[in-house]
Amino acid sequence: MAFEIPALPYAQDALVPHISAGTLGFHHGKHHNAYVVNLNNLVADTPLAEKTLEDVIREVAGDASKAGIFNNAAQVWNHTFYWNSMKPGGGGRPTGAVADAINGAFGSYDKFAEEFKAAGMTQFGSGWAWLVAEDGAIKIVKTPNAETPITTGAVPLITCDVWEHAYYLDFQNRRPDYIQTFLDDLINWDFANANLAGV
Ligand code: MN3
Repeated sequence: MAFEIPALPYAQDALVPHISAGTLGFHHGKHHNAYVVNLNNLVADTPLAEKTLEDVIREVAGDASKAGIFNNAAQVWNHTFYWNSMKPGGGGRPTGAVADAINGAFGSYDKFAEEFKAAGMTQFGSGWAWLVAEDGAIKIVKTPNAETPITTGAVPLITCDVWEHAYYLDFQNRRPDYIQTFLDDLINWDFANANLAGV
C-alpha cells in the first residue's frame, strides 16, 4: 500500500492574498508530492511499505543508513501538518484551551508570538518552527531540515514551514514578514485546540 499525498484542506487559492495559489501549487503539488514519490520508491518491497507513516518516521529516525527514508517520510508528515496549521481567515489570538496554555506558558499571546517568530527567524537554513505539548506543558521548538518533534515524544500543536520554498514566491527573502503573516492571518487555532485535546 503506497503512501499517498493528502489533498489540501482548502482550495489552492484560499489563502490569497497571504499565500498565493502559485506558492501552494508548487509547495503541495511539486515539493510535498516529490517527498511522497521518493518515499514510495525508497520503501518499495520492504517491510516499511506496510507501516504507518508515523511508524516509519520513528523506526528510521537516527539511523544514518536510512536518512533518505527519514527525510522524505518526515517531510511528508510535516507538510500535511503544516497545511492544517493554516486556514482561510485564520490568524490572530488563540481561543479555548490553547489560549489558556499560551498565557500560562508565555505570560501573554504577544510574548508567545515574539518567541515563535524568533524561532522561525533563527532557524538557520531550512526547517520548521513548532508549538508543541510535552510533559504537561507547551513550548516552542525549531527543527532543522526534515526533523520533526514526533520523534521526541512531543505532541505538535502547530507548525510553520520556514524552508525558502514556503515563502520565496510571495515574500522573496523576507522570512520575518512571512512568519508574521502566518501568525496574523493564517494560523489555525482550531487545529491547535484539537491537537491539544488529544494530548
Ligand atoms: Mn515545505
